[in-house]
Amino acid sequence: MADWDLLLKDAHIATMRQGAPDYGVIDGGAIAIRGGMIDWIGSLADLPARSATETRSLSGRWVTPALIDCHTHLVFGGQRAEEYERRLRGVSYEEIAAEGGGILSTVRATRAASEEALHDAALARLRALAREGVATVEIKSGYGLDLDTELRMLRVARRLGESSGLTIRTTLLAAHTVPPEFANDADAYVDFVIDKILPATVAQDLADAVDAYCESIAFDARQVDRLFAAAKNLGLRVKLHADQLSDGGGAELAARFGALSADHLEYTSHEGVRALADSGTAAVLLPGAYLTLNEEQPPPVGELRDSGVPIAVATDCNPGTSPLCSIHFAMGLASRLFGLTPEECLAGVTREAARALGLGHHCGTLEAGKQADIAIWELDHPRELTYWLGPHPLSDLLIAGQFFSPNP
Ligand code: DI6
Ligand code: FE
Repeated sequence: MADWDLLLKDAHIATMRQGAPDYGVIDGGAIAIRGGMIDWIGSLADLPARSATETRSLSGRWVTPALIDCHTHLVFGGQRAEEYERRLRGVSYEEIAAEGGGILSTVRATRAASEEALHDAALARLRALAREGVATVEIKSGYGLDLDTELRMLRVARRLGESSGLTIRTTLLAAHTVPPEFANDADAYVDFVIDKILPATVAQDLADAVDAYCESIAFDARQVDRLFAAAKNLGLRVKLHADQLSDGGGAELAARFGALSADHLEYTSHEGVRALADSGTAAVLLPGAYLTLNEEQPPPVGELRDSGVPIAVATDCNPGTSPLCSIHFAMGLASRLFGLTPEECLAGVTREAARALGLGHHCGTLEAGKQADIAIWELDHPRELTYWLGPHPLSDLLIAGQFFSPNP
């Protein structure tokens, strides 16, 4: 039996290793894969003399870690193009939410959708991401807001891991907004989430983390605090939609619970940034929502960077505030709207996105011992991944060492 299953050689490799300068580049590199994992990576000149079942020359192509979309809501029913048109005519997102539209209109469509319909629509979105080199996607619930539909969304998300071939991480976002059954009683709904939805989710092992929408139109910091305490008691990590439309102390709250990530952060204060830095919580920037909502205050990127907060970038794919299903476009927006460098954008959808999902040990960089999730590109340099807004020059995608076809 050969030592390696697959040897990729003659590649420019952007390893994106932590602390390595200039994308962690290895020119004239090789990657040896065994059992779906990277067994050896380095310069071809240093390649140990071992046998491989299959050897492929990449003819000087660029190789990066496969991309990771660490914040999506891509299981949902319907769409909200009509609401988007109303917003173009000047009606605000908060006004639409107050009328029972917004998130609640997607809740109605999602409750009415069959498990099959939810699965098939989400699978098409996942395949679009895979065609751009994405191997790992986080998917949240949050458009059910009742026991049955929240669990159905999470079951669909888990099933998508098998049907799509991508790695899926699931997040319970039952605290997305207050459902009509609990109108005007957010506290009672939070009790329901804590007493019913959370334990059922854990009993069926349907979620890898718990999220909440901490915002004036959803839940306040005190309510999220109660939910997170319950999640922690059940052994689940947390992440938070924080300070998107106003400073609700979300970053500080996320940090206090050692959250994997705090997401959005447009209105996060100096204290909030410091708290994230101290807790090692990743910042997930979501420029698709910023663009769609016509926001004017960008997240404090300079402060996050200077404080050493890990910065990830994601699509936030959702039918209301970020109808975006392209990680490349999210990278392009993060540089244009938020001032991230192309290298920060690539780190944001690889190494830092892995960290935001608690998968930093497993994927997100090209290093021996990590899963062989590898994207191969037709590029002159990886900075082009942020420069082009499309189309996307993916040549091949490997997931766990296997060549992956997004269009089976
Ligand atoms: N993520 C969310 O969950 C909310 N905003 C955001 O960026 C709202 C999603 C929605 O309107 O459906
Ligand atoms: Fe979101």
